[in-house]
Amino acid sequence: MAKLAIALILIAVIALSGCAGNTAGKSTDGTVKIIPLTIAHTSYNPGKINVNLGDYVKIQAVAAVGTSTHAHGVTIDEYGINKKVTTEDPSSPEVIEFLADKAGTFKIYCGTCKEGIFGTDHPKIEAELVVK
Ligand SMILES: [Cu+2]
Repeated sequence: MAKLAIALILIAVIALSGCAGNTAGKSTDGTVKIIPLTIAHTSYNPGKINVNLGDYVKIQAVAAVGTSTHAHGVTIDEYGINKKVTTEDPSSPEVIEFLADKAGTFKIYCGTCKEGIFGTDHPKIEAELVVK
């Protein structure tokens, strides 16, 4: 049992160091922040994304299982982001990357849901990006 615990801890340490070492696409001295995001029919999860000014942000977005036809997306006007997310596969998410070079609280919404099967009847979904 102790051996299993040690093995699990080792795996966790390796996984964590792997993430921390992933600095591809880094364009400033800031940290690369990887944010997994799931877009469900009525909400984003997480509903709030907190990053620091100067971070290089990589949102790894997927549509919730069964919603690939909804044309869910991630739109952040102030950062010029408007990306459709139709993959449901967390191992190959839609990656949305940007340098968080503007401080403030920004609305994340779906600018593409109207293109999906629900059209303009798709529920309005919103999340928040906080850069400070
Ligand atoms: Cu939907």
